[in-house]
Amino acid sequence: MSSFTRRRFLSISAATLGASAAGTWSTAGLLDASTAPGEVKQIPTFCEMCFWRCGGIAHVRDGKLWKFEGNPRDPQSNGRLCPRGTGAVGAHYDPDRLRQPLMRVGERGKEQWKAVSWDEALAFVAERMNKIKAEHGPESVALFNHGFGQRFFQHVLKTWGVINYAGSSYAQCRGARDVGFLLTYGAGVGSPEPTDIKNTDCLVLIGSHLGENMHNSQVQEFAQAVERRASVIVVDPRFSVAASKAKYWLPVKPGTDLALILAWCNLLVQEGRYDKDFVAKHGHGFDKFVDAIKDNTVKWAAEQCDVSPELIVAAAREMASHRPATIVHPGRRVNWYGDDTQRSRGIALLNALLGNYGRKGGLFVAQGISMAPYGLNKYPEHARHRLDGAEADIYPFADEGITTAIRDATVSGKPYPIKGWFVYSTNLMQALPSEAETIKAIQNLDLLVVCETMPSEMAGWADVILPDTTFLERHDELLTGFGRNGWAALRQPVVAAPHEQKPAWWIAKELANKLGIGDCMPFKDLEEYLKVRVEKSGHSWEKLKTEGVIMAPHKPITVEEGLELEFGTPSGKVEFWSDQLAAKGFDAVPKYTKHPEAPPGSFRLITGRAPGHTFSRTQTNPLLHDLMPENEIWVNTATAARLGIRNREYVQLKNQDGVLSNRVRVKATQRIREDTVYMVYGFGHSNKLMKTAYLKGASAGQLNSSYRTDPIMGATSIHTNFVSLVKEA
Ligand SMILES: Nc1nc2c(c(=O)[nH]1)N[C@H]1C(S)=C(S)[C@@H](COP(=O)(O)OP(=O)(O)OC[C@H]3O[C@@H](n4cnc5c(=O)[nH]c(N)nc54)[C@H](O)[C@@H]3O)O[C@H]1N2
Ligand SMILES: Nc1nc2c(c(=O)[nH]1)N[C@H]1C(S)=C(S)[C@@H](COP(=O)(O)OP(=O)(O)OC[C@H]3O[C@@H](n4cnc5c(=O)[nH]c(N)nc54)[C@H](O)[C@@H]3O)O[C@H]1N2
Ligand code: SF4
Ligand SMILES: [Mo]
Repeated sequence: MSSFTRRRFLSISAATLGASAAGTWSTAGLLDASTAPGEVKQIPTFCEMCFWRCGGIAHVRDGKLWKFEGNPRDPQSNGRLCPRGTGAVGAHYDPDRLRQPLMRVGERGKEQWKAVSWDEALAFVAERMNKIKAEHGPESVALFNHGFGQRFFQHVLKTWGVINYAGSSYAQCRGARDVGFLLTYGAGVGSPEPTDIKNTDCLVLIGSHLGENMHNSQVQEFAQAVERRASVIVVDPRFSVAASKAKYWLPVKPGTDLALILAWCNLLVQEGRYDKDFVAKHGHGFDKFVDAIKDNTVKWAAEQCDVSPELIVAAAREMASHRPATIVHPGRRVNWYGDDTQRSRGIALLNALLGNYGRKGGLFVAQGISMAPYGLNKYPEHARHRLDGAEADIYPFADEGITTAIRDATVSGKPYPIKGWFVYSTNLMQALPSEAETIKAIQNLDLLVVCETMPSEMAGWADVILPDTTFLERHDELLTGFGRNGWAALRQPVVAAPHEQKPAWWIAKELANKLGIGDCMPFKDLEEYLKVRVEKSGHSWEKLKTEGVIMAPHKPITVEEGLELEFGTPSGKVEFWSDQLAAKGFDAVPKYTKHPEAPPGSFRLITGRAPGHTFSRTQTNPLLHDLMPENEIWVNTATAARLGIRNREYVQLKNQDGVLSNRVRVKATQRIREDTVYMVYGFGHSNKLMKTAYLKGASAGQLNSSYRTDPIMGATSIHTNFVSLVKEA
């Protein structure tokens, strides 16, 4: 890529740390065991600072990590990392890291600990687990897991009898989107999103704040699209970084997006601007769909959304004029209002009208890579049903675990008691709605194990804390990715763990031994496991260790390349009308329902991302902390003036349930609607052991005390809280 596009990427990212050397990296001299003192070893591995999983190259000199940059062979990074990836070096050196296993000595949540050996910690966990099994059955232990290191915990615990496991990446993130698309096209969206932004002529972003959401290769493609002068349409109550690149910005009233989407669909149909061939060939229930949305006029949507009808019409005609090379981005974190599956289905249907499925510049059909399994054991049959999904007859379309369903059962003891939580790499105190509910659930537990790298708020509640290595210090399962090409990537240690931390796979294996099921991890170490998988697949292990990535041969991903379209829905077609939803008593075509307005004197609280941080996991990282030590509350300039609040003044936020936040600085700006305030999620840490981040900024998670749950698949809302601004005394 030219240095010009690279500069555009950086200017879009609006951040400084991305400025690592890149572009001209050569593959010579990688991972040479015989490096002389002072010489630099370059070791590939993939990043876990977020879940885009970019391939990077670690630079190590005399056993010390000093640089992490992109791996040019890797499709997620294309040789460049985002600011957080570059800052991964700081995760290794973070002075606040957990250093050894800890056991609680005082009351739960009081954060008094004693350091213990690995043997003592794991023996205690196994003994408590077996006691729960004897008293309640193995289903009464649940696993919360997020991130790549989870793989072998899930394997060991499932072998032992665990059936309830869930990650916040589903019900608190992309779940509703994937179910909305699954119901419509017969396939979810997946990660990375198969959006052909590289070739698109028109990109519609509904919320998706690319450039602040720093999913790396996607932002690179966005920068290229902007450079090519592709049309960008942004729907966001806030003038986001992406909005600053847009031809049309629609500053909708939060929570009204579905009205806009339905009106857009209706207009495309009424004006005959939709793809009639695509609909005729692949559509199911189109006439009923047209009838269901006929009253969703532009005038009506303009009133709901508080944007001008002219803008709505102009944006619709713009997207239609570029079809099929138009993308209405499916979004990533879509858990906004508790009815998000239907909004996502609306987005899926709008894309269908544009006929962009499997088309160049639209939504391509991602291809994978086939890598041989190691051949691990099967899991035992279970006596009870799961707590969520069709089996439990709640959230019938949930196709992954629901975190809050586990939490609800832990509180109520129904349909059966949950007595043990194993929490791997997720800070439930911030990520789940209603901290109070989480604490209530924790009070009912006989065992709470947290496997972490940092003394997070969640770790603060643990009985036992197991310190994991960072991703830079361990092997993990092989990554097999879907994209324009399938690919596989290796995670391998580039530096030693600085203290007594142990890699996730090792902890899982030792726990399996203590539980008497050591046979389920039938390899000496993970290197042996990985080597078997790679060599069984016909690839060279030595080559993968030095290159980091295996690319699958290219297969057609678009109709232009010869792809035949197939849809895995019951009708085998794109379901404009969903018989599946109707059969379960839900709307077969999405219907708009109005959300409550902010009470007088309050504002709707919405959240998002900052380019230099990931959730609540990077605030103490010395490199990233410097980029942004605390978050701010965005308040419209006129609102601030009316309230007599100055720019950069500290306030507290008080929500409708009386939850009072830590102090947070006001950013008075015209870049947000007057009825809305905005803040980056993940700040306001309340665990004192996170010294550099302790009480810096406010926690959006803590203010998310009131939430709604999507009845279709269990996603919980985040944008259903209202706050007032409390001036400091
Ligand atoms: N209010 C609000 N809530 C949200 C969101 C929001 O925008 N606002 N976003 C939602 C979304 S989209 C998501 S995906 C979720 C994210 O939710 P989480 O995945 O829970 O995110 P984090 O807060 O980063 O918590 C991850 C924890 O894992 C630890 N960790 C990091 N790396 C490792 C590792 O290698 N090993 C181990 N063992 N631990 C590690 C970190 O120290 C951190 O405490 O949150 C959701 N919740
Ligand atoms: N730097 C960085 N990048 C990340 C992450 C990170 O932690 N840090 N996390 C990654 C993860 S796991 C995820 S899920 C993604 C999330 O990133 P995205 O999926 O892109 O975005 P969201 O968090 O859903 O939405 C945030 C945007 O939606 C706008 N918004 C809020 N309410 C509404 C509304 O009612 N209507 C509309 N139209 N817009 C609204 C906000 O103003 C904001 O601009 O980011 C990923 N990328
Ligand atoms: S997008 Fe950034 S933080 Fe996420 S994996 Fe890639 S380099 Fe790492
Ligand atoms: Mo997410």
